[in-house]
Amino acid sequence: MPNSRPVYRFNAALVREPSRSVVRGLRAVDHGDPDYDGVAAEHAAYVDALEAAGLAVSVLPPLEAFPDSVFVEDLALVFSAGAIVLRPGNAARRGETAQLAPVLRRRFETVLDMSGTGYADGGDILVTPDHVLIGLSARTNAAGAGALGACLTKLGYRYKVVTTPSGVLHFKTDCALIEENCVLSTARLAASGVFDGLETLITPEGEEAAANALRINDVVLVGAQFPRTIEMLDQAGYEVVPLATGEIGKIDAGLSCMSLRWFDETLDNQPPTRKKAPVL
Ligand code: CIR
Repeated sequence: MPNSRPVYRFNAALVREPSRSVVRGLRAVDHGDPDYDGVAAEHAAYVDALEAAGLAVSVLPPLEAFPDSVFVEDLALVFSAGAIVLRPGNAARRGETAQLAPVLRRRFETVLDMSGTGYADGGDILVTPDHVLIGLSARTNAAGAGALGACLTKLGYRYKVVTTPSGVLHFKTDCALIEENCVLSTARLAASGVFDGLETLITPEGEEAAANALRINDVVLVGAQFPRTIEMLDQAGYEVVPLATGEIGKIDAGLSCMSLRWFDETLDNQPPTRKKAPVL
């Protein structure tokens, strides 16, 4: 694997403001539409948390034509060594990549595209120190995993194709890497044996949705509505930042989905500032 810094060491992130159309975001089960102001508030607090963790955050403008476009994680995979533009598994989201790719080309010297016709969502990809795990799901198929794997190989990353439990939207709906050797996971995903060689911390029963957490530098972002998970991580010595996710949770999202994060070796050690990225 290309570098030796922890895989959760980041200094840069890209996010996209939610559009008003986010209230029509995709969902597997309808628990009612999210409230736009509520999503906007959750997103703003999330951006603040990324900045507080030391990341320079570029904020892209909302895209009304794409209700789920706030979930930029699904569109690309980004590393210091380069970016990979993905092909989302849900046809309604595929047009989002054309809006993001030019932004990536301005920031990364190397930007690869998946070949062929397969599909893969960023929510199905977990980067660990040894491998990039690609979870097959309703959004990521074998052809997509193969095409993505070829791109990863070009960037110098090893990968493994694994399986997401059925009925779970994305692989990372059910897990997050919280330490170089430890994954926060639901019991159902850990039981499937995909984390061979890694330790697991299991989300308490009833708090499975807390597994979509996010380790960034010294902190772990966790949904504020999961007190037992927060307590467990706190007891284990993690610095937890609780964030509201009740509105984005109505459209099947958690804390990894709203950003692309990487370590930009060209950034100096300036304090992070929020930048409005140029409108396309
Ligand atoms: C979707 O179904 O695509 C969105 N409503 C939720 C995407 C969540 N993305 C993620 O977990 N990476």
